[in-house]
Amino acid sequence: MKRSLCAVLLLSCTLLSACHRVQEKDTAAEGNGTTTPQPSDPGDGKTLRIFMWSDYIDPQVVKEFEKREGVKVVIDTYESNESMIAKLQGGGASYDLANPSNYVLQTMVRAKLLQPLQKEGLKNFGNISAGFLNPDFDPGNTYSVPYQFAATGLAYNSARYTPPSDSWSLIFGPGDTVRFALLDDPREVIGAALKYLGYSVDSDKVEELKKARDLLRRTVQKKGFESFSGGPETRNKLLAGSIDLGQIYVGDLLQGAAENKGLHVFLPREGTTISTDTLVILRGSPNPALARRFIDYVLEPRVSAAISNYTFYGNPNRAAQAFLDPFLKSQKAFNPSPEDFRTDKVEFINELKGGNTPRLYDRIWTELKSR
Ligand code: SPD
Repeated sequence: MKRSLCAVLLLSCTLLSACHRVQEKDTAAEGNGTTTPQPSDPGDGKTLRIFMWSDYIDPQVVKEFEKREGVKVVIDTYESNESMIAKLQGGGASYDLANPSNYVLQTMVRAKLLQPLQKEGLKNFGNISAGFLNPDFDPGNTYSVPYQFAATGLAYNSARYTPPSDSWSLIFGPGDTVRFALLDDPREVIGAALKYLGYSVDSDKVEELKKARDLLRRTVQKKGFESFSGGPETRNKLLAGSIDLGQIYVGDLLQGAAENKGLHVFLPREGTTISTDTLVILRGSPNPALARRFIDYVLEPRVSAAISNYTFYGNPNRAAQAFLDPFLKSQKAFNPSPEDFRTDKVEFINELKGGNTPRLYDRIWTELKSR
């Protein structure tokens, strides 16, 4: 994704001019030529419900917003975009905000799950790094602001195990002596297999996908395969010594590495995935004005930096860069180089295009999960 590549390379580029704040009220979005979304619950204006990736925000930042606004923030978490969308489509839960990755944004738009952001009303929108503005996956930032980003790596706990190489072959190769976990995330797992085989993480070629499927079939049949797990769970398993290696979002591992010097993460030499997570307002949001104020709050430089300093994820906010912890910048896996992007060692996950392709990925994943 060209624009996403620019996003990372152009972190320090110039800002958009400051935007004007518009009058807000607790009704769903109006105007913009779109249908007015209908909340499924009447909002009380006092409770903000967020559906987000686990371990992805500083609790202090949440407390500060609650104090400032005199509201309660409730956060539920998920471990994959697919499970998040399934829950939203299933109804039954009224969230105001969600936290999808770039590559499912348009899926959510087509499923009518989102309402326009009305970015003109966000006084801190101009803080976003230029490279993250107007992305291919959301032209004009109609629905989203960038939240955080990270590549996916392989992690280990050197107190218990030190990998003999920096290759995905530790997991995908013929050996079966290592205990390992894979992320509970279809695009990450299939993407890793595709990278190991020398293909794009967005491959739509049936032959390539068959090879990835066969490789993954063999992989999950190994006695060393322990589980499909979320990032924080994998970190805990590494700490507890129940696995030797874990596929993990770099940020989730670094959160533990700051306190436990044995935890390490690397980007496998054959290449890996990266994606940007966003904040979006859900179409059925009971409190869209409060949701918009939360997004604006998160875009404040110190708030945005506090979130990254806590979560160890990449920060797309130009004005926040000065407040980032130097530890973050010292981590190679946290800072892929321009060369890593140029050579596709780090490749953005994009939305799958092409009639049957998403179904092929679904089929592979369903088979793996029902092994
Ligand atoms: N614990 C936070 C996880 C954030 C994951 N972000 C991107 C995932 C894309 N597959």
